Amino acid sequence: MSRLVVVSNRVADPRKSAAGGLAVALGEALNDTGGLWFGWSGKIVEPGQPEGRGPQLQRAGRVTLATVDLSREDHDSYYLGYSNGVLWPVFHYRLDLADFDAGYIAGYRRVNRLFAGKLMSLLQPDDLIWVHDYHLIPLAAELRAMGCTQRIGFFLHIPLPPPQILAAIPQHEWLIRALFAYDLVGFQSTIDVQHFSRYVRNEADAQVLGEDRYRAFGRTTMAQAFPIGIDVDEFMRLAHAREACETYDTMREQYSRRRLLIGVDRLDYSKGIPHRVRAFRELLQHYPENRHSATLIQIASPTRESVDAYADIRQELEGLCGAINGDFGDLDWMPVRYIHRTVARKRIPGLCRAADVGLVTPLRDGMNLVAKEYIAAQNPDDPGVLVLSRFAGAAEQLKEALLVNPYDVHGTAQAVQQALRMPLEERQRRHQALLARIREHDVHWWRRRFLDTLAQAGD
Ligand code: ADQ
Repeated sequence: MSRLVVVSNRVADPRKSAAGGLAVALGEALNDTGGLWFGWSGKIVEPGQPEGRGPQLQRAGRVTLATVDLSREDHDSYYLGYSNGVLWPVFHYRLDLADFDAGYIAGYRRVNRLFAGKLMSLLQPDDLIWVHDYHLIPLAAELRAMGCTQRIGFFLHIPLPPPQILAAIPQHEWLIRALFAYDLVGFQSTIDVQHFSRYVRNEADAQVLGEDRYRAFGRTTMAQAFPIGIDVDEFMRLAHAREACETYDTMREQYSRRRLLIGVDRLDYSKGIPHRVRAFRELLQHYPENRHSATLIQIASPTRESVDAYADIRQELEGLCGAINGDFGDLDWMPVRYIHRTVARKRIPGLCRAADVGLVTPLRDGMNLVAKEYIAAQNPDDPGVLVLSRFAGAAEQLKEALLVNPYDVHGTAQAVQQALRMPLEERQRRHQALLARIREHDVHWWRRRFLDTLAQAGD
């Protein structure tokens, strides 16, 4: 059996329980065959400091973690500049937030070349290489240029926008050409695959060879949707563990006479949090029976704070929440509890289980795992209702949620009202269907299907 090599911007020790579901799932795949996980160490070498030559190797069970430090300049242009200042906004359809500073691309290419060079020295002839996400699109092209002939697959965790939006990136053709260095390219949803297909047919004159294979730029690649899932069993175990039960009991006690709505996100403009808070305001305004009752707990973990757009959204959100509490709150009722912090992973299932409504309303999202976690955490006898944005990749699978257009604040408020009033029998029916779906397509299914397809790609 081939050895698996996973490459992602950051690596995580799969044995540590703090690691999220994805790290655990990838770690599990690596453990099966013994494998290598390669990426940035998270360390930045400041000018004047001695450069770590790396890669630094560390054993974690059967897995070898191989990491490389980045210089300040490389970090700022590759990570903050091109990855999070260009690719993240454009791939989330936000051309208005993209910073096309011409200097970033050089750093992006430099770091991908640096990673390729360091990784080459660690590869074995029959390795199967799995590269993750937008930070590393050109990695396979760099590896191929250095003589790498192993099978390489790529999975994009974020959406791929329609060709007309993608084409706004000055290097769009170079980026898509780079995808053809992979044997398999995986997307979250069929909409992303359609965008890829349209782009390569219209802009690169690609031939469609059937069975999801495309020929362009003198190479053939395969593109398919592999919707990522969660580890349902692990999440359910977490839901019944002490920390989650404590959180659940505290919430139910504090809000015994109230209806609880929950949002859990990274504080990112793609997650639609201000729109969600406005919809909550609309709920209180138009359906007054919810006053003194409905309470929104919004947890937003800090992220990428040195990128300007993130400071702006933080300010906007604080203003919105403060205004709702000022306008509607009372001595014994605070309508919005906004918490700008990361909550311990073990507590999340308890929070989700205590909430009558789960609000997952991104303006655009590759998949959104919180939607699936909310479903897994519910009590099947008395489940809460998931209100889900139609623009999350998850909406393609989770049709029994209440699907909303997050830009339509009034429509979202109506859906929340419907969720709050939904009869038990309907809640159970919807939840049962959703749970079956996330079980069938869980994270183990996702990685098996990707790796099986990659192992056969090009045969
Ligand atoms: P993210 O944009 O990070 O991931 P998401 O899929 O929702 O988004 O995953 C977030 C994870 O972090 C979840 O497990 C959630 O529980 C946890 N989390 C979020 N906010 C938290 C908080 N405040 N405190 C503690 N934990 C928190 C990217 C893409 C997604 C895609 C995933 C996986 O943007 O579209 O679903 O990768 O492919």
